[in-house]
Amino acid sequence: MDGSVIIGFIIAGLIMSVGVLIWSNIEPVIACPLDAVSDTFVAVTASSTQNNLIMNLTADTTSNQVHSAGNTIVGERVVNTASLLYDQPIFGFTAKMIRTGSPTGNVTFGVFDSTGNLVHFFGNHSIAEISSVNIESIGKNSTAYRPTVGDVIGIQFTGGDASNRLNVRFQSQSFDGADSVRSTFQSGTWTDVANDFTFIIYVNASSASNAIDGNVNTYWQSGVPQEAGTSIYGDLGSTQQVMAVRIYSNNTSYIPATIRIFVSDDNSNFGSPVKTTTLSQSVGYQTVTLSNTDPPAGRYVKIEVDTWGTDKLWRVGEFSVHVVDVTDEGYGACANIKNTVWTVLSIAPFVLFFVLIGMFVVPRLM
Ligand SMILES: [Ca+2]
Repeated sequence: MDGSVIIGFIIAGLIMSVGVLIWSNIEPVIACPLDAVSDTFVAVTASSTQNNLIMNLTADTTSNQVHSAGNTIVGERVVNTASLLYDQPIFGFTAKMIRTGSPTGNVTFGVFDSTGNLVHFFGNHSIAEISSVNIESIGKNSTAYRPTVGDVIGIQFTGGDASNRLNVRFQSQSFDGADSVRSTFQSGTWTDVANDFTFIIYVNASSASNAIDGNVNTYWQSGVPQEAGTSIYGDLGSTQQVMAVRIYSNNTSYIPATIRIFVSDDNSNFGSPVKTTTLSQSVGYQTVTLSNTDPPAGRYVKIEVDTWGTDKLWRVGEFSVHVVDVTDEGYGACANIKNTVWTVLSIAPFVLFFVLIGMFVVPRLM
């Protein structure tokens, strides 16, 4: 065998070795989009369970008189379904009040209808308990009440007179037109007088599990007006690659402007957000993609308020994720391309080997 044949075999052997090395170590560089499956959480936890729905104004320099000869009820009237108070599970409120003179009788905290009838009782106090200086007084009931349009959350005092009366503090800013309106009841008629009483309304947050029950009409509700950090997070039960987050909103008034999304392997250290995104202010599902090719991995997925556009609570009807489909290793059409490239790469050394045999060996044998 002459030298060129031997050199030919050596070259062919080297090419084959390199080919085998490529075959065993290198993936063809093609970014295949991964295939996803929907997954939901085995449990969800929210940042708030019971909180205070604080009226949106803060100054309280003046007060409404309440006594038998004037207004007998004062309160916040639910103007329409866009009201901050509409359909909220309210179980009580705190009011700031002072007493003038020496009135006698009881002060009732409750919800009143359009004709001034008490429709839900929160609690009452003897007016003698209310001192002559500003105090905060609380009426609470373990049963929540969901006000409808026309209801008034307020205070009734039917005793006293113009000189011996109750004064309920309200706020000097003008009514913002967006929520409830200060209203007074006298001689069988409610009169809206704009701006707000200095009330702190107590609202129950609804159960977080409502966000994973498969029913878009049931929802988790935050219990506090949207603020940075108000959150809900789910437990996938095991670490998964999270490609997208899916949220259902069932009311346009209860959607943050932007949210932050976190993926973590434990339920306390979520680190930096993997995505901050703007939400569509519309009813329905919206899916926020994290990555189709390199999704973050973790067991817990948290969404929290980043910025908000209204003073409303946050409602999440359904909360789920898309994770990498580990049963589908091929990743669809892209994988066919990937496999073709792979096949070409892996058989190339053998083709070259036989070409070299043809070039160097066959001519010697003929
Ligand atoms: Ca639900």
